[in-house]
Amino acid sequence: MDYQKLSKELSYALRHAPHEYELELDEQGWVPIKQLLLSLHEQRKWRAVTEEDLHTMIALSEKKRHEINQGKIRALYGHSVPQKIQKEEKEPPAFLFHGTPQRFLDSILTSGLVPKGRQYVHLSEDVQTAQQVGKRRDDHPVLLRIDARQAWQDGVKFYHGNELVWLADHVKKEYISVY
Ligand code: HQG
Repeated sequence: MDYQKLSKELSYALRHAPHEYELELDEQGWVPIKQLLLSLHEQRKWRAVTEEDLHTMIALSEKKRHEINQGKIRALYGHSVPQKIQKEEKEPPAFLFHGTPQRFLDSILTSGLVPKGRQYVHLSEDVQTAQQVGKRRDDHPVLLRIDARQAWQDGVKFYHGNELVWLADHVKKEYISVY
């Protein structure tokens, strides 16, 4: 079983295209595992996937992208579906980080961080994670530091993605500095 491929397929299904899999996400993005497996089994390459494989996939992944609870599975972040996924509001650490290509810097320092194609802006708990996020699109990404405590005190909402990923609706430029 190629667990990395399975993880990519699930991210696509659970973040972006549940209807292609005849799935409906609930308010927090959960779907019943039984329904997901039925849908995956229609594809030849996934016809033997079991619930245990889903657990193994999560355990082997270098990032915690998916979560299983009480017979359901969901993507923890990254959604682009039209229906807004409700995330748990949480007090952030003092600082959060965001890695981005050099070419986006001017625009970000003008308009702040906006969600673009996803439902939320994605922020990293640590510099190393932000660096990895930025490197997806630029070998020498810019690292931004977000004054999350100040923003939180000013009433900006932050939401929990996983241990390393935080979400926000929009981060204004006054909370952003180049790190
Ligand atoms: C940029 C992956 C211009 C923003 C990652 C980013 C993450 C602006 C891009 C997760 C802007 C959106 C999300 C503005 C934001 N002007 N550009 N005002 N505001 N941007 O992919 O954070 O591996 O939607 O800097 O690791 O890169 O898939 O967001 O470069 O955790 O699990 O617009 O996806 O996780 O790109 O990545 P994305 P992201 P997985």
